[in-house]
This record gives sequence, C-alpha cells and structure tokens, in this order.
Amino acid sequence: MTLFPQHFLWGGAVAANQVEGAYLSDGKGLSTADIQTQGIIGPQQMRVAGDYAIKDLAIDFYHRYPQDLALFAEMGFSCLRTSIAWSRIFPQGDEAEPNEAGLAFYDELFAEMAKHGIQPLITLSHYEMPYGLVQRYGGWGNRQTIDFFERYARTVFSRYREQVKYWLTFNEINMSLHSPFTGVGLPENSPPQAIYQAIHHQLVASARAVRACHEIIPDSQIGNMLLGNVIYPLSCHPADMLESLQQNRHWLFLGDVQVRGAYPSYMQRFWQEAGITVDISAADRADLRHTVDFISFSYYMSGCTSADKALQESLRGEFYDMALNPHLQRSEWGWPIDPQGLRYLLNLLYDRYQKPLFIVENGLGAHDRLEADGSIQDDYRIQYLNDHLLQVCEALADGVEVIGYTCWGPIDLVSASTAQMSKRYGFIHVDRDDAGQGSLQRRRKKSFFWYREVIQSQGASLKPV
Ligand code: BGP
Repeated sequence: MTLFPQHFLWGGAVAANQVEGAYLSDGKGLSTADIQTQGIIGPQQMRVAGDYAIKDLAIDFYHRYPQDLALFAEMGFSCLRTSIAWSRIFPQGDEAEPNEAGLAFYDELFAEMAKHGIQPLITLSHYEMPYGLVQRYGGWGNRQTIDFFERYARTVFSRYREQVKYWLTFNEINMSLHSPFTGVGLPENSPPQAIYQAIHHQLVASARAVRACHEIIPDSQIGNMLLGNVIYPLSCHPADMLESLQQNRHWLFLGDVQVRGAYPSYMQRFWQEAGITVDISAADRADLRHTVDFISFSYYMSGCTSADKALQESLRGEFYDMALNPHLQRSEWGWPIDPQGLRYLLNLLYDRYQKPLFIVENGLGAHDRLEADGSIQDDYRIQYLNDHLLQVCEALADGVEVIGYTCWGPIDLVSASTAQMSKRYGFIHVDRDDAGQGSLQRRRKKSFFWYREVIQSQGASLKPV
C-alpha cells in the first residue's frame, strides 16, 4: 500500500459558526449563519428578535479552544482547518475600520495553535457573511460586496501574515446554486439569473483575495473550496452519460474559473439556453486571472443522474435532486457512502487541473451512544474513515498530488444542514443535545485513539477492506 507522504498535513476541519458560539460577544455583528436558526438547507426559518439558536453557544469553542487544541495535538494533528467569522472583524460588513476585539480573538487562537505545532488552514468565509451586508446591500447580488470582502481579506492577511500560511476563499462555493441565502445572501427563491450574477461577484472577490494574499504573504498558499459533488450516470445509456457530464459541469465550472482564470466555453451555451445574462466587465476578466495555488474540496457522498427525469425523480435521495445509487449503503441521514468515489474524484480533479489537492472535509455524521462506563464505541465512524483513507492511498498510488486531509468535525459540533448536535462527526464527544442541554464536557471516543494511530503510522495502521 502507498503510504502518505512525509509532509502530509493531517488534521480536522471546523467552521467558526458551528463551534465558536459567543455569537454577539466582543463586538461581533449578526451573520447570515446566525439568522438561519434551523440549518442551511430546506425551508428557511429566519431568526426574529427573541429567537434562540443552538449555534449561539455551539460548543463554546470561543472560550474552550485551549482545551480542544490540546486534544487535537494529542491526536497528532499537524493542521486544523477553521474559519474566521467575518462579522467578528467587520460587524456590519461596511465599516472603514475593523473591530479590534474580533481580531484579538484570532491572534490568541493562532498563537495557541502555534504552541502545539498545528498549522492553521483558514477559510475566509464559511457559509457566513455579515447580515448587515444582506440587509443594506443585498448580499453578493451587489458588486459593492466585492470591495467589502477585499477589505476584510486584506485586513486578516495583514494581521495574521506570520501565523497563517494556508488560506481558502469561500467554503463550498457551488452550494449557492442550492442554498442561495447561505452562499450569497440572496432569498431562497431567487431566480437563476440573480444567483449566477451573485456567484460571479463572489468569483471576482475570490480572485481578488488570491491576488491580495500573494501580495501580502508571499510565502503563503491559497486555495478554493468545492463541494465535491460527484455525479454518476444511472446507466450506460449515452444520454445518461451526457447528462452526468452536464451535471458535473454545474459545479466544476466554478473550479474551472478559480483554477484556470476564465469561464469555460460550455457556460456560454448553458446561460444562453437558460436565458441568463451575466454582467462580466473587462476588469472582472482581468481579476479572474489570479488563480489559486491548490484546490480543496469536501467529499461525503456521490449521487446519480439520468436523462429520464421521471426515473430520476422516482429515485431521488435526501440530497438535492440526485438519484440514489442502488449499489451503495446510506448513513443514518440518508447520505450515500462511497469510498471509491473519493479516489474517482481525486483523479477527476487532478486530470482536469494538475494542481495539488487538499481534502478539507470528509466524515460520517452518526448518532453516538454513551456507554455506562463513559466510553463511545464508534466503530462505524472508524470504518467509514478507514475505507475513505484507503482510497486516498490508491489515488496517491495513481500519482495524484494530495497535500492533506482534514476530516470534518474532529470534535462534535452543530450540523450545518440540520442544526442538530446529535448528528455527530467527532473523535471527541461533546455533552450537549439538540435542545441545548448538557455540560459541554469533552470525552475521547474510540475513534480518537484510532485516528491518533493512523497519523502516527502515516496510514500503515489502516485496515484493508
Ligand atoms: C459541508 C459544510 C460543513 C459541514 C458538513 C457536514 O457541506 O461545509 O459546514 O457541516 O458539510 O454537513 P452537516 O453538518 O449538514 O452534516
């Protein structure tokens, strides 16, 4: 078996709004994530005054990070992916000066990570933006938001230039096509015309952040972040093959822009046939030429598509309109489990872009049971991660350049899609339930010791299937 390279970055990934809590502390403004009290997918229940949301406290990482980082270090993490909450730095989004208390929090967080030799991988915007920008400017629908974002990005690059060498621009940038409020701060029922225009503004902002990062921190690397939405044809019928090519392009075009610096030609036909006109200026095209150093992505599942839309609808799963694959088992939340899909995706992206790849999310959300002796025997999680990591080994053997792996939620956190605590991903259990009850105590699960061994042995301890 090919083992992981020596400088491979091992760790976990979290997002500010799913762990920090302290949602209005030290001058932080409301973010779009604070507004979505019930999760990011499906019918939105927007916060009204007096509402409670589980993320208001989340797992209180804001105050407990020293203890949590010590546990990550105990597992041998060389990297932790988290995000900066934009509204801690610019509470309303359009201020001329940043909020010093917000900046100071991340100074301390990064200093603590450095003590443990944990490299930060920082997402500039993980499913959140200052809500003020939505209320006053219409979110990413407005070009001015590009300038506000650039100001924010330059502020944090300048402040943390010594501490942070790995950056990501927008989390799962393709998500806006499914959940426009989450991705671009537009109403959920926005027409495709408005969504593609907002996405375009975000792509320009991403490219401007790449340029700023290269200027301000020359020894840094900055990547994009895609939801690895692999879609297989439901059959080998040529029409199904073509349909899967088109469906994959619906998310890959974002990677094409961020990696190659221009829209791919197939988008012209797509927009034309859909009656969409995206306003792209000459200055935008020049900005887009600033391309990422590496590609990062999340991978949880694969899906299927068919040219026969009635058939596809009849096989529809839990995730958007993807049809279920009859060959795959599913998680308790209905997400198809497909380890080989990860090898497929790594090869697909490497064939297409020949850039280093970073797997920045992967994992199994599951109910855990606390045994009478206080242990958690999460063998299902171990199995899931073991099988996926074996496929990363296969991709390495295929010659794919993979620079790191940060599995999702190394510590239990609030689910993005459902706002549940009970959908657990962690190696570390957090005592808190869906109603917000619990001591917040941290406990090592069986998988904690398993992951520690995987990291220590550079993958040699993985069990062949
Ligand atoms: C990704 C998001 C994460 C995360 C993960 C798991 O789409 O980037 O924020 O939450 O999915 O999803 P969930 O929390 O819904 O189980």
